[in-house]
Amino acid sequence: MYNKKVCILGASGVGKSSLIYRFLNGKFSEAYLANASAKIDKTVLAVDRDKVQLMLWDIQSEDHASRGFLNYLKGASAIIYVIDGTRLETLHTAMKFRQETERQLGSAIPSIMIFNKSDLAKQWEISPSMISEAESDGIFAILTSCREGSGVNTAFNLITRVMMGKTALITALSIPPSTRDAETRIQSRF
Ligand SMILES: Nc1nc2c(ncn2[C@@H]2O[C@H](COP(=O)(O)OP(=O)(O)O)[C@@H](O)[C@H]2O)c(=O)[nH]1
Ligand SMILES: [Mg+2]
Repeated sequence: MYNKKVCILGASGVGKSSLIYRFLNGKFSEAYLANASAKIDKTVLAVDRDKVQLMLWDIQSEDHASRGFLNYLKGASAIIYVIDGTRLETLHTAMKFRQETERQLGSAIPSIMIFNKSDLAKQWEISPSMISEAESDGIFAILTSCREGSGVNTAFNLITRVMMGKTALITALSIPPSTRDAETRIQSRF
């Protein structure tokens, strides 16, 4: 059994806790899921013939420069940056987290960006071209909706496969971000 620590970073209210809840329970939680500065959930995934225990660190820090945040990163195998598509400033927050994280852990650490709340498409402040631009320097984007469930399993499965060396993000990058919430289309590329 492999053990992998995955840190989930992003501005407050983007849906970090909801993503984990949806992934683990297959449900949307309407309520704001209050959590302490770091909450850890565990789950076991099968990747081909291997089993991987994921430790999902739901990190509630707004401050990319805080010492607490840096401590939580220790030993991470992958990072998920979460952005709320309806709030542009949450993309900027994610970028700051990414800069600081890569300064600490190096840029080779497997990472994806989750653009959440795709069910609120009409309210989005983030355009497909902004997503492509954010992605162009080697980080992969997936659109999700915790409310509807789309993209969530894809995102966690993808980052797990990348950590296990089963999928290179470069392969997945050939799929335009706008179609990545269609689970089957992504799976068929693996
Ligand atoms: N419409 C919609 N609301 C969402 C989605 N994901 C989370 N939310 C809501 O956004 C708010 C913040 O979510 P939460 O998971 O607590 O954010 P966190 O602070 O990043 O952990 C809550 O009211 C959630 O119900 C989504 O995909 N669609
Ligand atoms: Mg939370």
